[in-house]
Amino acid sequence: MPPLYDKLLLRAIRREAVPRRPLWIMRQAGRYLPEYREFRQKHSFKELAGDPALAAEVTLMPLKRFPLDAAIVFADIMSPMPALGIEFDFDPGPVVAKPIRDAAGIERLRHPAPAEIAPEVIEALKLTRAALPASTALLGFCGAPWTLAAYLIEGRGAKDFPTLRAFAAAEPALLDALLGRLSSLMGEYLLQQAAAGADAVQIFDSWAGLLSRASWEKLIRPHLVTLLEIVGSVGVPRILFLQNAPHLVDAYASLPAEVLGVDWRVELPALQQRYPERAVQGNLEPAILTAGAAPTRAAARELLATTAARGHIVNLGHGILPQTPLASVEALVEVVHSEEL
Ligand code: 1CP
Repeated sequence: MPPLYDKLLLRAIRREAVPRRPLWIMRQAGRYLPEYREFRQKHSFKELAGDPALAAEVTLMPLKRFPLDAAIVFADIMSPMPALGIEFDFDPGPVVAKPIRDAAGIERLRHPAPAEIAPEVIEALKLTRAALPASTALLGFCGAPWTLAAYLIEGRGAKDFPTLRAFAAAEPALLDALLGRLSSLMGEYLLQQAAAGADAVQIFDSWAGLLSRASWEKLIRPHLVTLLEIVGSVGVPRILFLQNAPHLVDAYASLPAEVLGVDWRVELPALQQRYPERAVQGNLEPAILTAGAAPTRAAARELLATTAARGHIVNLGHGILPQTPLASVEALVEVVHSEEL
């Protein structure tokens, strides 16, 4: 039996009645925060994410300013890649030193022991949990196998990832081998995050939409199912986020995850109607927040008015943009907090 007054976020995930909807913001510990930008003058992103004490401090930064319902550990989807022997840097997104383009690239990958998978993130989760109020949820996360493979094969973020898509067409068996390695690694990683105190985990499939539905079914679905089932085996709630993939929303809704997170292109009310038993997360358009407090307030009110409260976690449809005024975040918090359910 779950506790009677459990964290708001977990109650929403279970689709229980809540006094108001929970709210957190993707990329909430990021460059829109002046205190984060100040930290970044002294330390590189890699230094911050690589040091558990600094990472825990950055994780808590947005919570000091705003009464958000979850903290998400400060790390990157690439954080577990050194365990495979992958070298990369950030500029500002991940840039892989030697992209994987052939069988040798996959054979070179190391087989790490569980304790070697981003131990700094596991430690940061423990430090954060110890500092968080009991009512605030702590989220762990990882990249979905395909989204990680996108960086490993393309080498860096690129418009439409042409090298990745060509590789998927020319070398489906190698892609399958790589996705297999990534799904078991991420499964192990998320189990460790749960053991370190993550109340729920989010799997980011930011580049899910690059393939047709038919290719997705064949190449990607089996690996996502493997990852989700590993996590499901210990009962930690799974938030599955897909970005810029309207043609795959129904495919993702058929996967075993407690929550489906979508970007602003997707209509949440219609999604709720088609999948009444599924909790949903999202999905304010991040650019609206850059337009200021008044448009943010209007969009947030509209979101609450059109989306059923039961099983709804309020969030943006993608990461908050660096140029977002703090007043917009304040307006969003105020609208969500003033709802009485
Ligand atoms: O310059 C800086 O300070 C670094 C900017 C930055 C930050 C704040 C990067 C580089 N990563 C992060 C942290 C991060 N990344 C978090 C921390 C927790 C939080 O949300 O507050 C999370 C969850 C991520 C996840 C992530 N990284 C995703 C999935 C979500 C998404 O945005 O779609 C992806 C695709 C990445 C890759 C990445 N890392 C960094 C950037 C700028 C990017 C994306 C852009 C690119 O590919 O070029």
